Amino acid sequence: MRTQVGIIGAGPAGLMLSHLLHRHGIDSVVLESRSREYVEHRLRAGVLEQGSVDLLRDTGLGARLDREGMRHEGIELRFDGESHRVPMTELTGRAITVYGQQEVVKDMIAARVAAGGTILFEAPADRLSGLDSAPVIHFRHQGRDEELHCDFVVGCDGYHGISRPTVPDGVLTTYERTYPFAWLGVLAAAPPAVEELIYAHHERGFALYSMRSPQISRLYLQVPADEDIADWPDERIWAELRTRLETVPNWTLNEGPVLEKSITPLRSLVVEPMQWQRLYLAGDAVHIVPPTGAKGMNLALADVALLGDAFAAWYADGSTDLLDGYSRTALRRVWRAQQFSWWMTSMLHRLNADDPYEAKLQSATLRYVTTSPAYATSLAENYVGLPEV
Ligand code: RFL
Ligand code: PHB
Repeated sequence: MRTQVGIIGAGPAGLMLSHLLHRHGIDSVVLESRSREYVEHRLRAGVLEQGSVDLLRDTGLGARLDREGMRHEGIELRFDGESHRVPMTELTGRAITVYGQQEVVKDMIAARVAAGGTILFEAPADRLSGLDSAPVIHFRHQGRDEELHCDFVVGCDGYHGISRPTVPDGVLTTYERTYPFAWLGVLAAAPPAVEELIYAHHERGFALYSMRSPQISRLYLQVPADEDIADWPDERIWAELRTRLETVPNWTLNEGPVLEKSITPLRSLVVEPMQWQRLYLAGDAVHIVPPTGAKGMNLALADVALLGDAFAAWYADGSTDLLDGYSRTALRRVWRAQQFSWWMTSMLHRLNADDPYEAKLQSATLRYVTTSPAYATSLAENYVGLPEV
């Protein structure tokens, strides 16, 4: 098999890149280890920055997003028994849209299939070769060993993929931070009790109230990093959510059947540079943010928007400037999101129960960010996404 750009991974990064390349008349093949059914139902992110929404719309992927996505112009910060709204749109002129990552993925797959694009599902890549001149992706498909020959390989295969580990030792530098806590996420058949997201700081830990539709709530609880989901029957989850969220007068949680629950560890990670020879890396394959800033999917889309333009320039007239500058340019946004996500995480979670000084600092920060327009604008402009970084 031969194509111009071989893409590993059918998450938001790989699918969007394939879609963008097609619009530039560049041929690509996407290899995905899982089934179509699996990737279309994998529950993940929910918040799209304004720039991501613009990108989806401008490239013809906005129809269902415009119908079903929920535009939010503010978020609520809840702490010390008070609630404070950060009016993001008033402060920045921009907004976020709540639309599940699996819906974005469904829309992208539908568009690629309609355009005759090739996505091979249940086709795990297991090895790369020839990256210095004539790349080959070795993969398994329908019980056979196959080869995909291409001009470039783009690794969009997430943190556990094979692309990044292919790069020889000593080439890449890893910057990393782990946190002693995880998020227990719940999807519930309960109408959201609020119209905007609530980020709650509580002495028992962080809680987040989000949603997927007017009928479905998405809720998260900070839990210890090594927590076992088996220890969290639904009633315990609701009790803990009530404790952490029902802290302001006249506010109650809407409860309903739990459709899904899981625990995700939090980590911050950047691997530099995002390219080696003819291998380019994008999305979670090279950077992870804790979900508190809602940046992961948005960064994945921003990376491949750069790569789409860079490959377009290369195939148009052989110019390498954009390809050569890809890692440097992408890392500016990556590090902005790293700092913001770390800051949101540190401000909102229960960090160290034995350190009352830290808890006092968190309260002071929360109070400052909800009373100073300058500080609130800093939160808001990062949350809705900075056009330039
Ligand atoms: P993905 O989505 O992980 O896709 C990688 C794909 O590669 C496939 N793969 C392989 N395919 C072929 N051969 C191999 N050897 C392969 N190895 C792996 C995988 O099966 C998969 O399909 O990475 P991508 O495209 O970089 O997208 C990144 C985002 O998925 C991720 O950053 C976000 O989900 C993070 N995130 C959030 N991001 C936001 O922007 N806003 C949010 O509100 C938000 N909330 C979240 C989140 C992530 C969460 N979890 C579960 C980690 C909330 C949570 C709970
Ligand atoms: C979500 O709806 O899944 C979500 C929202 C905001 C976040 C993280 C996840 O910061």
